[in-house]
Amino acid sequence: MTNSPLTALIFDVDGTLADTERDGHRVAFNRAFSEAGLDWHWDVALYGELLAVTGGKERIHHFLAQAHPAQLARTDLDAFIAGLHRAKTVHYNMLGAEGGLPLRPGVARLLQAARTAGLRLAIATTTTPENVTTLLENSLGAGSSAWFECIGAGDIVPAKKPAPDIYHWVLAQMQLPAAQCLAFEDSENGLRAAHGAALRTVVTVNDYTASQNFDAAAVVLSDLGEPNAPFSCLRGDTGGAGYADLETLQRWHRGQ
Ligand code: XBP
Ligand code: MG
Repeated sequence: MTNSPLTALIFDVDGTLADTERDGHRVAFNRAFSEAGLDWHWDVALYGELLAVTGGKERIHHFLAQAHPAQLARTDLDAFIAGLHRAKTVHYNMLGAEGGLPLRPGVARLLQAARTAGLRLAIATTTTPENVTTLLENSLGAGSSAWFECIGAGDIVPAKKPAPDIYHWVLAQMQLPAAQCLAFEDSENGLRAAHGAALRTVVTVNDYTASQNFDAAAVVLSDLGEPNAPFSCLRGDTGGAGYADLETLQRWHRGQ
């Protein structure tokens, strides 16, 4: 339980704002591989396993260690991975610009409500900064990345989620204690990062994360819900609410 006021909302991006992994990042990785003349293909199931490692470059490295260990001996390994990842980022941003990455239910509504109420907004993500801007500007409109006073993304901290570093970095930028914030995540790695920074966390699951461990979450939901399309609550107390509004967020933040 906390008596601190709720001052800011801090959002993860991939899987939380939008279902970007299966039909966004995965597709972009495969296009980059094929463009580089590689016959690697990350199908939906394999990609689910690879998601254990956050960060695109880190994920490629992990895949090589598992499936093509001889590649790890390349003298240009870091540059090779960085090149593939740059190409992947181009493809991902093309998908985003084509409108292929819609926001999850309740996200736009909640962001608008938070803005109207004067709550401060931030992003804490593992993905590349440019991916965040593309997603926001194409889904919420031009200029919407400025709604977020702080965007913590990509390599800005060396240790990616589940390390809490990106949340520590965002809190330091905002000069806010964790007790005045609520985090939004979709994965166990993300929850471990937020919880490790002492943030109370709302989890909205997706197909890749539904069976993960969310014991440390304030509440676990199918999604943020809409007035005409209520969420399912998988763990925790919603006080009868069918969608995440500011009153419900206050309750989760207080720990009631
Ligand atoms: C997101 C990720 C990212 C994306 C790929 O994790 O793991 O790696 O899949 O992004 P989270 P990049 O939602 O926990 O932040 O390829 O740009 O790294
Ligand atoms: Mg995520």
